Parts: sequence; structure tokens; C-alpha cells
Amino acid sequence: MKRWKTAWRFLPFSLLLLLLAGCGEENLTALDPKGPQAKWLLDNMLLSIYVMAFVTIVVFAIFFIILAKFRRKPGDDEIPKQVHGNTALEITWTVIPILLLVILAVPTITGTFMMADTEPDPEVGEDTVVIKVTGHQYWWQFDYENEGFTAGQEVYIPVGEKVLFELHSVDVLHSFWVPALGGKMDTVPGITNEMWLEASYADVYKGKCAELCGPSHALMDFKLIALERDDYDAWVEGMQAEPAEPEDELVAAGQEVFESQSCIGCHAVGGEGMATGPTLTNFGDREVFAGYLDIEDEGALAQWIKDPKSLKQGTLMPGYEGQINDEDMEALIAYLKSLTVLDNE
Ligand code: HEC
Ligand SMILES: [Cu+2]
Repeated sequence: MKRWKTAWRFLPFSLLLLLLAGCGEENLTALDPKGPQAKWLLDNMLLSIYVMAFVTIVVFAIFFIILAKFRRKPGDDEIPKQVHGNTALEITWTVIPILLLVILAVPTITGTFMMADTEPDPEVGEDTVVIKVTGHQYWWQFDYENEGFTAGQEVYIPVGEKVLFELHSVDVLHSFWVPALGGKMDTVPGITNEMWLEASYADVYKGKCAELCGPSHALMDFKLIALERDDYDAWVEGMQAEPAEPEDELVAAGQEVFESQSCIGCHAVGGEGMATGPTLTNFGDREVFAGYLDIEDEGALAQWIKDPKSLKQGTLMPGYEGQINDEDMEALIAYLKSLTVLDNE
């Protein structure tokens, strides 16, 4: 009776778990794979669960059958005949686990080699996209070295192609992870790790830093955006092009503030430049900034520029409280939001 009472106590927790299981953010789950790597990972995970379930069911079935069948019955006074060592049984229960391990090992080993194969995409050849990823406390830098430009916070790739990632870090360990597309890999200072990912559908996939890297680690989110090859090429061209001179007066005034306040010293706008902070060439195309804040929220954007540490503990972006008046701030924000590369109809 008592045991049941204890069990009931766990019911609310179990229900909560069930509820939370439904909280998976869209395209931030390894259980709904959108690329060949993630699909392989999930298949392999399921295979081990099936093997495990099979073993559990068989063992428990035999256990209960034996328990019922060989129970001591009334009148059974003699101790049953004692047997030791049955060659056939010994061989059976040695061979079965070996077979099960082979069933697990073959796909695991072939899959591991498949995932570690960072040769260019055989169909795309020399045009295989190579992206240098750099983890910073607490943001991501994406260098398209062959194309000669840098992007921040959002990484664009062509859909249906194997894309190579070279992972670096400038400070501490981070881990680059796009759950819907594949496994995670650490970015380590002084070491280059290599991995590849492929997206099967043109979509926006959420990414996370998966290695505790400091107080704002949980806010170090990014996006991977897979576009059709044509759209991707257009995006690359947009990133390479020199930004147009602003026509709007407010935007032009904002550009002046941006330049006079030394923002440009850390934030490149245009094909090349400094990347002490995220490149802002396509800032207006983002949905979120600083990893988690809504770009439509101009109050948050102003607060970010005035006092970024109040929104993201430990960030290396300096605050401009008292250095930019309201009028200049409005212009600055208009300028930042005007920085687009995609045709946002
Ligand atoms: C010393 C270098 C430095 C200077 C100067 C600087 N920033 Fe930053 N900025 C950063 C860093 C680093 C980040 C990334 C912070 C993070 O997400 O943790 C950042 C992030 C941002 C972001 C969010 C970008 C995104 O997409 O996530 C905006 C917007 C921004 N800065 C605007 C400005 C403006 C406007 C100025 C000038 C008034 C400025 N910054 C000056 C370093 C700098
Ligand atoms: Cu982190």
C-alpha cells in the first residue's frame, strides 16, 4: 500500500515531463530530423532502443514463465535435481549478445565514418561551401573565406548540399549544434575541428551552443538558414556587394552616428572588415539579435546599445549610456534595420 502512495506522488512529475516533451521549439529537436546526418542519428538511436526493448521483453518473459512453472507446489518436498553447466545454453547466451552487438556495431561504424567524411560533396565538387565557424563569448562568427566575406549570428547554406564547417574558438570551449540537422561538435581554442551538415529542406533551423561557456551561454543561440542554390548565390552576392548609400535622411543620419561612435571598429558592414563583434551587413534580415532579442522590439535594441550587459551578462559589447541622445538613437536604429541583403518583399 505504502509503495503505491509513493508512486502516486511521482505522477505530477511524470505528467509535467509529458507536457514538457511537447515544448520542443520548432526545428530545435533531434527527434524530427531534417537532414541525412540527423536522420542517421535518430535511426541509430531507435535501433538501440528496439534492441534493448527486445532483450528486456524476452528476459522478463522467460523470468515470469520460469517463476510460474517451477514454483514450489504443495507436496514438493524434494530439492530438484541440481545441474551445472549446460553447453548448449552457455553457447546460446554467449552468441545472442554477440549477434546483438554486431547488429548495433555495423550501422554505428559505417555511420561514424559517414559523418566524419569531410571530403567535398561529390556532386558539387569544388563549389562545396566551406564555412569557418568561430565561437565567441556569446555569439557566432561565420567566415565565408572563399567568397571573401563574414557573417554573424546567422549562417546561410544551400539546401541539399553537403556543407563543410571548420570550427574554431577565440576564447573558451563552445559547441556548435543544429539539432535538426546533425550532431554537435566542440569549438576549441587553437584547434580546428571539422564537420559537415546537410539540410534536406529550405528552412530556418535553430542552433545552440552546447557547451557551458559562461554566464550568457544559454543565450548563445544562432540560426542556420538553408536556401535553394539560386537564392543562396543571390545572398552571397548581396553580402559581397558594397552597401548602397542610404537614400533616407534618417538612415543617413544613423550611418553617421554608427561611424562616429566607433561601432564600425567592431562591427563590419559590407564585404570585408573587422569582426570583433557580429558583422551587421545583413542585420535587418535577422529576426532576433544578440541571440535572443526580438529585432522588432526597438526598445530592446536601444537598451542593448545603451547597456548591453543588462540584457546579456558578460557580453563584450561596450555600453553607450549617455553617449547617444534619443534623436541619434532613433536614427541609429533606423540605419541598423535598413541593412538588408535579402529581398524582403
Ligand atoms: C568593442 C567592440 C564593440 C563595439 C565598439 C560595439 N560593439 Fe556591438 N557588439 C559587440 C559584440 C562582441 C557583440 C556580440 C554580443 C553578444 O551577442 O554577446 C555586439 C553585438 C551588437 C549587436 C547585436 C548583433 C546581433 O546580430 O546579434 C548590435 C545591434 C550592436 N552590437 C550594435 C552596436 C552599435 C550600434 C555600436 C556603436 C554604438 C556597437 N555595437 C559598438 C562589440 C562591439
Ligand atoms: Cu556556450
